[in-house]
Amino acid sequence: MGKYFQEDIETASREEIEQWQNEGLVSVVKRVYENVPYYRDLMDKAGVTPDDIKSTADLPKLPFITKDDLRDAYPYGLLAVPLKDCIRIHSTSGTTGRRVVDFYTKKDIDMWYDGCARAIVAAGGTDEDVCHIAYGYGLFTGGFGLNGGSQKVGCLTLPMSSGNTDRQLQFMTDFGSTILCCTPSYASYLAESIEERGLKDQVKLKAGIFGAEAWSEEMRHDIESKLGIKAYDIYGLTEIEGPGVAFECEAQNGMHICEDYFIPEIVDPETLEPVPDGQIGELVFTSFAKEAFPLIRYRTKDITYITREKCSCGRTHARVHRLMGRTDDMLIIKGVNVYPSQVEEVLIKQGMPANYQLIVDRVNNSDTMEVRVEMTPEMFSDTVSSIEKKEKDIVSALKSMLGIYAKVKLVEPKSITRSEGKAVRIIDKRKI
Ligand code: DLL
Repeated sequence: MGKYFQEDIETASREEIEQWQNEGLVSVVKRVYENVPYYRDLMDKAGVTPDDIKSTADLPKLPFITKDDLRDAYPYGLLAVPLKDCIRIHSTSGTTGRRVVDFYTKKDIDMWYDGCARAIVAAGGTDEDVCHIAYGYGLFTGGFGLNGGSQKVGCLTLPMSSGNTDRQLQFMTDFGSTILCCTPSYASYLAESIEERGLKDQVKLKAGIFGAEAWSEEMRHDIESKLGIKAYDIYGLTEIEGPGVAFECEAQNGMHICEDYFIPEIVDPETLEPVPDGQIGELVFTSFAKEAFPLIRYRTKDITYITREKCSCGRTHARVHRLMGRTDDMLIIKGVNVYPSQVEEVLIKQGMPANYQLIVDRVNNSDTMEVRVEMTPEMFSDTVSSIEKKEKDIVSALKSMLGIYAKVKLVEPKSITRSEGKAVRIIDKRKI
């Protein structure tokens, strides 16, 4: 297998990509207007008809769609094909209210798996590889998505699902896993467990495909050096299809969006006006190639920016920069915007493990933030004064990164609950 999974598509000219997107947009708008009453209402209210949409330049005329719409329309309100044409559903892990459900036709599944296969090949995967999938299987899209991609590439696929670390390590060593797919926080936990059990020599991993939660460049370096691999970012969301919406290549410098399926936009989250490439804002997608559940201008709440600059890997599809956080993850502490990934960056630079939690509260009408971070076993046996010094160092590093005071508490190794899926980083008591 070469450098690309679908070379013609992945290295298409900008004109070709624009043509796919223009035609795709015109056709999807017509399709949903005719088949999905919920969409027709939204468009009627916005005073726009399919005839007004001739190319992606007309996107700003179209209304946005949000998670609230998806919840309102639950379960079938946004379905664009007869239910009998669907072969699968997946759903978000949403903790409150109605879940969000995505439907897939046979073609939708095939296209999704192609995206994941592109991601695996971009991470150096071939049919010689053993792809170890420790994302959850089930309604969550992670396990099934990477599984489908891995089989398309022809890797030996280990459908491990998440959890049961002993079994993960046994299969990883017995079957010589070469590519690990899981959340970055679980990868970090597996790295820790491999070190503790002295299994490093028996592990053959060369690459990891990590996503589903925000992680920092520092965490990447940490995982890469602990596991001796190259760690690649992968992005996606259930509403749009799952993992593989965008993925990193050998350049490890932003994730290529599958632009033959999705039109990306970045908008200012306040004014909702589109912003130019390179400018930070909220990522919005139009999934024009989806049959069952196409979304038009879906607001992801994810914060990042886009670049269309040439990439050294030869892929021509636009890239999203590593995600900076979500509009709903952003904490406002004493009026200052704080993302957990900024705290993570500071902690790792200070030599701390990436096991941390932010406890936010309001005391006497003033916001407080405490950063709880685990010590390494070596630190734990240090003197009290050296632990106190470390806490002070982290406080001042956080102050210079964020501009606010945060209390820092170093806690015992393994005292913060490990997550096998997405890590829980924030406990905001102001909301409880
Ligand atoms: O997390 C799909 C996925 C599975 C992506 C496996 C990558 C790997 P949801 O559960 O619907 O879907 O959550 C989607 O997770 O809007 C982001 O906020 C966040 N997210 C996903 N990938 C990344 C990433 C899956 N690479 C939500 N970096 C998205 C940062 C990510 N955040």
